[in-house]
Amino acid sequence: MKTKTRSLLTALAALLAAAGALAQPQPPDPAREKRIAWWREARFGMFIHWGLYAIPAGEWKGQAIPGIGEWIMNRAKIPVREYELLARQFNPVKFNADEWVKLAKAAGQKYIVITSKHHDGFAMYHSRVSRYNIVDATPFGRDVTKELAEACRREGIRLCFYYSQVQDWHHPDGVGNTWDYDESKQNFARYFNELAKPQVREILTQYGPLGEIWFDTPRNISREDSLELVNLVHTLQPACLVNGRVGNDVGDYRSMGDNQIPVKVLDYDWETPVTLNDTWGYKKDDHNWKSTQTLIRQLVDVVSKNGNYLLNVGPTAEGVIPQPSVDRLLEVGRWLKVNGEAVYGAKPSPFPYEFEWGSVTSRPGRLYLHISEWPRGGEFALYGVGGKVRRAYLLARREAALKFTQGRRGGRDELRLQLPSQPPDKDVSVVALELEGEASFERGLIQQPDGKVTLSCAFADLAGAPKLSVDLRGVATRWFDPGQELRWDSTIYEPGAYEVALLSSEARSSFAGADWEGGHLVKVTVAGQAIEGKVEDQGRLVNARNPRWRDVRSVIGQVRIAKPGRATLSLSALKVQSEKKLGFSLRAVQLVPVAGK
Ligand code: FHN
Repeated sequence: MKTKTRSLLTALAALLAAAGALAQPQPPDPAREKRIAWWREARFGMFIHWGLYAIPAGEWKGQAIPGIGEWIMNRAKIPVREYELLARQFNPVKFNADEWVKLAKAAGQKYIVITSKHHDGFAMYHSRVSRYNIVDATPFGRDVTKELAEACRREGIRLCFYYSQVQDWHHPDGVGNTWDYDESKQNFARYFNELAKPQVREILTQYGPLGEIWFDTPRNISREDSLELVNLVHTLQPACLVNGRVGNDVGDYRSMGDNQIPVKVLDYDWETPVTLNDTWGYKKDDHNWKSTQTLIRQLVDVVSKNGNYLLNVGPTAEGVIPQPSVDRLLEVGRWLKVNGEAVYGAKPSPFPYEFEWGSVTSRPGRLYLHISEWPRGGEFALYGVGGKVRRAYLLARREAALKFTQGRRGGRDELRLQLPSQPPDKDVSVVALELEGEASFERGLIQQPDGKVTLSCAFADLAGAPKLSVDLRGVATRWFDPGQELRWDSTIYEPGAYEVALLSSEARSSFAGADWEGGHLVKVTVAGQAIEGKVEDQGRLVNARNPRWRDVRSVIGQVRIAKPGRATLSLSALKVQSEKKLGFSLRAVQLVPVAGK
């Protein structure tokens, strides 16, 4: 085909695709596949939120300001002229780029994403477009970004930049500052053309090859503007990724909400940013550090669902990464030295659902069981592996083969492993299973060896619930309407009496904290029996994967399963309370065997 004809056809195809006229799914874009290969291998990155907000560190004029630290300008409505003065104090004399990059490396993180400009509008690099930057406006006068870029190159870590493309509380035409500027007089295009795009161009041309540009809070950015940013990045650095928060679904991968880990395996590339405590930018009063076990559990769980884990540190105004962050990162790094094979470049779990004991990752011919709840006596069972296991061992003791049995019992494929009575790792121990040939896996919802049947809303049939949507954490959100019905099919192996427990989720905002609403009346039908009950707070449980949103457990009654096999469970709300405007936020239904019945 003549080159001219081919390019005409390509242009036509692009036009049709843009208009949504081409059939889905699209074949993978080879340029994107190439760009994203390193990132799929990396799985774990360091996020750094660092800026002028580290000086007030959560306190303004003697008052503790609630919420995340880097939002202090907004939360305390600090006038631009006052906030700007912080630059004159910014002198992070303890900053050492090599130390930060070496920390990321020791933690096992393969890329660093640092705030080149956050919503406060202050550039943490030497910008020629605006003098409101770390070199021109502070006594420190050093381009920390350049120093980090050099340190990253020395250590083989990919450097990436965060850039707030829409919110800019400093610029008169940026979005978000309603206390200094009259929104009705703002001209976003002027900000976008005169500051945002030129600065994105600067960060892409001044610091060598970058791993990605991490945009944030797209708000109502137009598709045209999102595409312009993507094209700018890909034109200047074709190998540089763009995250999903560029807006309008035109990034190279999807970004989850802050601290949100999806409940099931997703068949696309995604990443979740996570805080080590409750803030991104440094806040002196925030001591709510996640435990090392939570961090490792989250990391492996993210990988088990096909994602990347971007873990944040918020350095102080002196340029120091807080010690509790350092300690935890080093512990995660020590864990990865032993277990990295089950994380870097690992593929997701073949089972679409979650396990209470931990998570599963895989490689061709291999499964990794990341066990965080060690079974009593070391007896561990897994249902649903339909293929022969050749060898089983702990990654911490590779030479010692574990004893196991495999067989088909009671209608299920059953693997029983004999583990040592004590776990080799106090946080998460990994069992590797080498599989012979092509294995098949039971992907439907099944009763687990502990007897529980967990039915997450993420796997519910929503045909009878047209007014509900289920978010990626698996929560049926904004359930205000009675008459919506969810249904699940599952396989139950053991007849007997079961308690029907509902797990509903707390709602949470960075500023208002956690809240929950109960009192709803629900009806559950299973195996021909119908029970009704009230959703009441009978205890709050920490969900290790998403500790920011606790579950509220409510037992609404008991049912008896007479015979093993497929069972359909349906749940409908007869009455929904909504005084607090939260409604019913169901996450899962559980059938829990009643002892001795
Ligand atoms: O508003 C920002 C917030 O300050 C922080 O940068 C996080 C990190 O993902 N992103 C935005 C909120 O989602």
